[in-house]
Parts: sequence; structure tokens; C-alpha cells
Amino acid sequence: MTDDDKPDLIGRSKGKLVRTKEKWAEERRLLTGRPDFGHVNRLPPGQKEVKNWPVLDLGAQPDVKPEKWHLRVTGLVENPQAWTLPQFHALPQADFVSDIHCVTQWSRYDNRWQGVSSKTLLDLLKPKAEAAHVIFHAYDGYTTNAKLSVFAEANVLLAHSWEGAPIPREHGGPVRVVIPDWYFWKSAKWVNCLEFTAVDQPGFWENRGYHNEGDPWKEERYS
Ligand SMILES: Nc1nc2c(c(=O)[nH]1)N[C@H]1C(S)=C(S)[C@@H](COP(=O)(O)O)O[C@H]1N2
Ligand SMILES: [Mo]
Repeated sequence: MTDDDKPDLIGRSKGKLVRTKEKWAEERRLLTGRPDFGHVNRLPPGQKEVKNWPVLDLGAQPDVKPEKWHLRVTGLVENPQAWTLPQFHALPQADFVSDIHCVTQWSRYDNRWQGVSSKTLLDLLKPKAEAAHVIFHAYDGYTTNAKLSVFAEANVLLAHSWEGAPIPREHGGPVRVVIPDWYFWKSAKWVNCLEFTAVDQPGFWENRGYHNEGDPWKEERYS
């Protein structure tokens, strides 16, 4: 990023919060030890339903102006591309409804997202045969990783809208990732780069004791 592209950061990085969560991972807090492998219940083990939508991040929220936002693609794809927001809106759009499950125990049902499906992106980008992981990079420096097979799931998208309106800055607007089958730390807010790799690259929380995958039904909270 050039300096001109660097968004303002609103708020201060929450070093204390990061250390608390690292400690929870060490202590293996919140685990019930009763996984729901059959996905029988709507609420995964150890979760509680909330009606509001909590904000969780590292504390410093990048103020990414829509006219400055862009998404780059790097690594193992046949057709690397980059999009501005108008170009992103010109791609085939889709609506999705999914539940959010955060590792800090809250779940929020029936979130209505609009954006571009991972399938549309993958059809355009054409990952090479060696590509096995996607690393998400965000404007606040956050990173997280997913297996390409999980990113390719039919319910995954890069979303610009929630409940019919642009995603607000605090929830990752202009564009965030939504991977409903995994805990929400895998859904990068303020996404600005998709990197396709052969070798896995654990991200911010994965390097601080969180699970490398994060299936809420299996209680994959910590590594
Ligand atoms: N860029 C970025 N994405 C992020 C985070 C972050 O700090 N930075 N936090 C993650 C975590 S830990 C959670 S629980 C969800 C929270 O999303 P929300 O604030 O919209 O609820 O965003 C995830 N994506
Ligand atoms: Mo989180």
C-alpha cells in the first residue's frame, strides 16, 4: 500500500483484549466437551443466541473510504485481478442468509448478506492446481486463513451489504468476508487482498492459540 492508500485508523489497538483472549485459549475456556457432529441443533455447543450484533476487532478500525477501497488477488491463480468498489458491484451479485457464530460464545441468526459469492470469484480467478489455501488480508493488518475447499463452499461470499444497507465501518465495510461454517474470526473485515497459496499461513488469531480451522459444531475454538 502507498501512504495515500492507507486508511485512517479509528480507535486504539486493544493489546489487553488480545492478551485476555490468548489466555482464554491457553486455559481452553468455554469448551463444553460436547460437540454436535451431526449438526442436530441450530445453536452450536457452548453458544448463546444474541439479537444485537457485537463488534469485535483489534480496536483500531480502518476508515476505508468507498472510493479508495480495492481488492487485490495474489498467488496461485491463472487470472489475477483487482477490483475497485464499482467494479466489484458490477460482478454477478447474490443474496445469502446465514448464522454467525463467534468464538466468544455469541451466535446471531439469519443475517442477510449481499455481495459476490466465492464461487463467482473462483470462476473468474481460476486457482491453479497447487492452490490449497486462501489467506485473507485486511486494511487493519489482520490476516486469517481458510482451506480453499472451505472458501469454495456455496455459502461463502465477500459481502458489501447487510440487511439491505452497506455494511457499516465497524462491521468491516466497505467489504468483508463471510464464512458461515466457521467461527467468525475467520471472516475478515475490511478485506483488501486474497492470497492463494500452496502452503498454509496461520493468521492473527491462529498464531495466538486459536484453532487453524474453527468448526463451531466440533468446538474447534483453540489449537
Ligand atoms: N480485519 C479484521 N477482521 C476481523 C477481525 C479483526 O480484528 N480485523 N476480528 C475478527 C473477529 S475475532 C470476529 S469475532 C469478527 C467480528 O465481526 P463483527 O465485529 O462484525 O461482529 O471479525 C473478525 N474479522
Ligand atoms: Mo472473535
